Amino acid sequence: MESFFDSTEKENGDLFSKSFQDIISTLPKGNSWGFPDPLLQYHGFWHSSVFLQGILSAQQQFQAQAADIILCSAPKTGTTWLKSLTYATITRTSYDDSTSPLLSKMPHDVVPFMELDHAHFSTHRHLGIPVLATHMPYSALPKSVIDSGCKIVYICRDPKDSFVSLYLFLSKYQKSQNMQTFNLDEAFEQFCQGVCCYGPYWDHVLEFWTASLEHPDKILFLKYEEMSDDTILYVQRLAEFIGCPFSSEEEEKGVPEKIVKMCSFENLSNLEVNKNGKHRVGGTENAHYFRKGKVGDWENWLTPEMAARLDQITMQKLSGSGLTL
Ligand code: PAP
Repeated sequence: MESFFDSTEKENGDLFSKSFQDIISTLPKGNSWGFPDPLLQYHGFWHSSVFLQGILSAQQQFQAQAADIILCSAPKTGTTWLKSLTYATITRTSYDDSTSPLLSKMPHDVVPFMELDHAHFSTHRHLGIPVLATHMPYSALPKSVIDSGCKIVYICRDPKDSFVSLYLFLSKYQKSQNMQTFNLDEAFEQFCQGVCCYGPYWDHVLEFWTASLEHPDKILFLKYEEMSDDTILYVQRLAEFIGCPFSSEEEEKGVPEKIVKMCSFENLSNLEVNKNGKHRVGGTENAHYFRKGKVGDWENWLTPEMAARLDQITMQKLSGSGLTL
């Protein structure tokens, strides 16, 4: 990938890399889900070393601005969808459903990812769209995100569907790299124990849920299932929350409907870029980010016992929080 570091940044980067190696050597190591390196536990959450490096780097370098919009999520909870909806909503006066960059670029390529793209923030800012995404837990967000008072949109999903989506995504990646795939039962056990990328899943959700109750004007908390039920309503809420509500003229012209249609699973997953393109980071096939896009597909992968176990953990973990998943 092209580097935007100048030489001073490069030297700082080398120093950072050295201190990062020192830090990770002290961290608890967890299961690797079939990958060569174990997950690392940092401040209560499990991370791959690549993402952890990105988190620490973003914590040091990222300067949020008040107008920023940070899309937050645990993996496989609707990030790609939320990115496309937010991007289409914000850029609707520049593009429509026949000219949007979303028709030729993968949603992950129009909204940068904080952990991997932190070196490019200034470049992305030149695009004039102050939207960034991250899988970081709330407690790990760079201090400037909280201090700036910028808006945060969080999406979560039934952990049964998130787990299945995560497991199948990683399996496809492992197959594409000629690696041995990880066993579903073993992955399930690790997920239940909280040992998965950015897990424990429930702690991730709860941190944002609690923060959203404390700062409802700054954090919009969304659920994949509710969005699937009435996407137009939630796009209207999203637009209002991020400060660009649809005008009555736009509503009459059906602009929210057009955005929802353009960003639908059916439409995005059938675009050439998302069918045959590769993601700029790691060469993952874009198609792997668009599997089924359904609520409740876990039924095809989990036994009733597995589902009951996850539901039980969810109930225990969320008990007293006022949140249900
Ligand atoms: P990420 O964490 O790697 O960014 P993320 O986008 O959060 O992944 O989750 C991927 C899930 O969202 C997939 O779910 P599935 O495995 O159960 O099918 C993917 O299909 C689904 N998804 C992607 N795009 C859309 C969309 N436009 N509408 C609804 N669901 C979508």
